[in-house]
Amino acid sequence: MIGKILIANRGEIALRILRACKAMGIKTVAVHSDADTEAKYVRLADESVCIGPAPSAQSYLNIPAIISAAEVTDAEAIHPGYGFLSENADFAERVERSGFIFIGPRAESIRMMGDKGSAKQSMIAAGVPCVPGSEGELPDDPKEIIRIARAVGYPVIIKATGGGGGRGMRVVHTEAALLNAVSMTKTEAKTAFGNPAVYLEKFLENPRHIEIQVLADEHRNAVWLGERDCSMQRRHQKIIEEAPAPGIARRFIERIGDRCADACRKIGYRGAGTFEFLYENGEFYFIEMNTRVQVEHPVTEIITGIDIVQEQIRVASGERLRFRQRDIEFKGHAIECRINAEDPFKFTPSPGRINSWHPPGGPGVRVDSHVYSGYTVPSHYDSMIGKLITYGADRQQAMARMRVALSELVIEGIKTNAPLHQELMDDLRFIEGGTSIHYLEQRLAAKQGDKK
Ligand code: MV4
Repeated sequence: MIGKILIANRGEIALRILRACKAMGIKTVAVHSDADTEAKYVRLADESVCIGPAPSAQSYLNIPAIISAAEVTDAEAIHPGYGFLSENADFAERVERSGFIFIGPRAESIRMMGDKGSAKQSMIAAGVPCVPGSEGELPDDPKEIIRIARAVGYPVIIKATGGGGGRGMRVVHTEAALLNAVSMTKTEAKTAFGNPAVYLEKFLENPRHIEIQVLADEHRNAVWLGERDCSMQRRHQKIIEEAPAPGIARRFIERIGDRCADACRKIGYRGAGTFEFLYENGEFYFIEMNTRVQVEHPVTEIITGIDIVQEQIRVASGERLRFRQRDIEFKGHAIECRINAEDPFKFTPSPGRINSWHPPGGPGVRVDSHVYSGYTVPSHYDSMIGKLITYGADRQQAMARMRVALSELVIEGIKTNAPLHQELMDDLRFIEGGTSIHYLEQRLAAKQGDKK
């Protein structure tokens, strides 16, 4: 087993990784920018190294500084968390070339999934259902483009191979708009990602975002750990996630889960990963794969009893998975509300000093946060300051506990989106379950309309 891990991240996930290391008796090295010197997890780590000034380009994205920190502290492995360098194949490669273990998939898998076109092609080959569309990159011949779009049927969506997470896409409703949309998306993609390649898909108008968590070791064992419904989002930022997904028959989930685990074995995947799907009219369509631990991993941990971060560390050290698919049982329901330092209805960032912080507690409540009374939320990073997770025997109980937890939560000094979460926990459509990826934006637009 690995003896010392450098945590190449900040905030709540740095604390989450630190806790996993401590529970496993692994020594920890925290790296931090000038803005995070006072962070709680920096104090709690066995050692800490300042890797640069506040802007992430000079600290949390500074590959040489992070590798030097691992060298001077004699760390054996690097955990990248999420965001920052977590899905940077060159980083994973340089970590391993410098003689450290990268706690994540092989660089080759990260690269394959980072290119959304090659990710889709490898998933088609591995038997994972994808959105109907072009077979790989769109050709240059305008006649061919028109033919493909006609065969797929309008509306279609043009996606940059180098994009992902909502970047570099354009919806096309008519043939008249097609060629111009393709050429504009290609131009933008070349500028933004250095790669003009695009592909075409049928545009699904009102889907849900359902994702499957997987875990694989380097001995071609792989399991899936259930699904998460992440449809409650705004501008590609998720705000609520839950597991299991309400209203989807278990046999459908099992079928798609088995496909995902199977694909992991076929491509020789290692580590934790997430298959993202759009779900519409009872069908799953693969869109992207994430090769990191995700913000919303706790809801899966709760319903399966598996510590995903500890398992990432075990498989990175070469261990075999300690369970098979039939050992995995799903129990109860979990919901996560992301708590952001922002205006709850205008969504403008609200960094600054938290004068008072009183997290909720009691049965069925988990709070993953690095903040404390007197902590200053820096303006340089993501606005998420923590996650409130509740669970229960069923969705109703998890939601009832979330209402109580939100009512107990006190955060003074900065604005947060907790009031939005309180409204959503009383929203009849959300209570019913199964709202689409457009629900939150439509609801916010309707409320705006009411005011005028
Ligand atoms: C789509 C789609 C509809 N049809 N693809 C957005 C982020 C990226 N992961 C893929 N995205 C979408 N791809 C087809 N063929 C709608 C979206 C989409 C979306 C997907 C997941 C979560 C939120 C979303 C919000 C807007 C659009």
